[in-house]
Amino acid sequence: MPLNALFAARPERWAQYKDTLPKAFKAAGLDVHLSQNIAPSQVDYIIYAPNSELKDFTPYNRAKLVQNLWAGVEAITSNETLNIPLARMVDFGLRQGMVEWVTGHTLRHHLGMDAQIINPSHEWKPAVPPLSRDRPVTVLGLGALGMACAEALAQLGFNVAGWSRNAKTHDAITCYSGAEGLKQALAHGEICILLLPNTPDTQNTLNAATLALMPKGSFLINPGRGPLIDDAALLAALNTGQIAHATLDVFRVEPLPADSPYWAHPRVTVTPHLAAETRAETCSEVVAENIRRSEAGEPLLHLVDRAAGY
Ligand code: NDP
Ligand code: OXD
Repeated sequence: MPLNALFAARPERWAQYKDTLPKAFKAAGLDVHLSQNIAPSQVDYIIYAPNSELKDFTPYNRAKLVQNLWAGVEAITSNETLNIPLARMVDFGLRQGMVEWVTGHTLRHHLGMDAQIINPSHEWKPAVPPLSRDRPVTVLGLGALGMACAEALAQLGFNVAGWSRNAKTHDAITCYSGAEGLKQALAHGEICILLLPNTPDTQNTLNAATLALMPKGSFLINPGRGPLIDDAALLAALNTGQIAHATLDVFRVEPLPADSPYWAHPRVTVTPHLAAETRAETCSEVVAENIRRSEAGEPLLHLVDRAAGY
């Protein structure tokens, strides 16, 4: 008897996954029937995106795992109908996409590229940037994505500090944790990257008080989640020059409403939640591996700590 795996993501995603997932199941030695429509009582595994229609897990009484296709799980962690393990997505594609997006936007601000790209009066005013070793950068969140970005930036020579919930040590990155650690991490970076999850503890991590701890004229890059930032405080900090520029990929409301002040602000770059995309060709292996592990009674990968919210 094949296992039944329900594909519970937006219907427009089906075309990307309908052949790729079965290939990965086969490669993992699994016999799986994958479909968008399976009677709930017959479902063994739920391959899930939080923006799908499925919100009530009660009828899925035989399911063994919800495998999220996204890294972020804030839309599902507090779902009280979910009583089986929940795994989030950690894979090569998300990691590589995020490293490329973060290093690109960090280098933009580090090198001061805008002054050459937007130079309508053809000014010849060389402003030589410091070498990366003289540019302190901070990464808030040292998980799968934050650590990969911190390491890539350190590899480029930047002077990198990071902040996480649990204390860490790293040869190339100065690691901070806890409330005092946040102050030190913020005081360090002239470029600050947010790669925290959205949890009750991380909301408004950047507010009027914490933005004031950053060096004057800092750059902020947020590919984490919108609620990490108090928007009014950020706009005020942009207007005083405390923050020189904010590059924002994620927002409290998405798509970003047309009347958001971020669209028109001269020192804000809006990107439409594209920093790192889950790609069927890389995440399918992870989905298959977790189902294989579940069937073999082995520990599952990337389980969410529902109490911590990530
Ligand atoms: P992880 O769960 O691997 O890492 C989260 C990090 O945040 C960990 O280092 C964790 O600390 C830290 N953290 C969590 N809570 C706190 C806290 N209260 N105080 C300090 N540090 C805290 O997540 P990922 O790296 O995989 O992803 C991070 C986020 O990136 C996702 O949750 C999602 O919101 C966002 N994302 C955005 C995308 C985009 O396209 N814009 C794409 C993919 C993800 P510790 O290490 O101690 O546990
Ligand atoms: C994710 C995202 O959480 O795309 O994976 O933001």
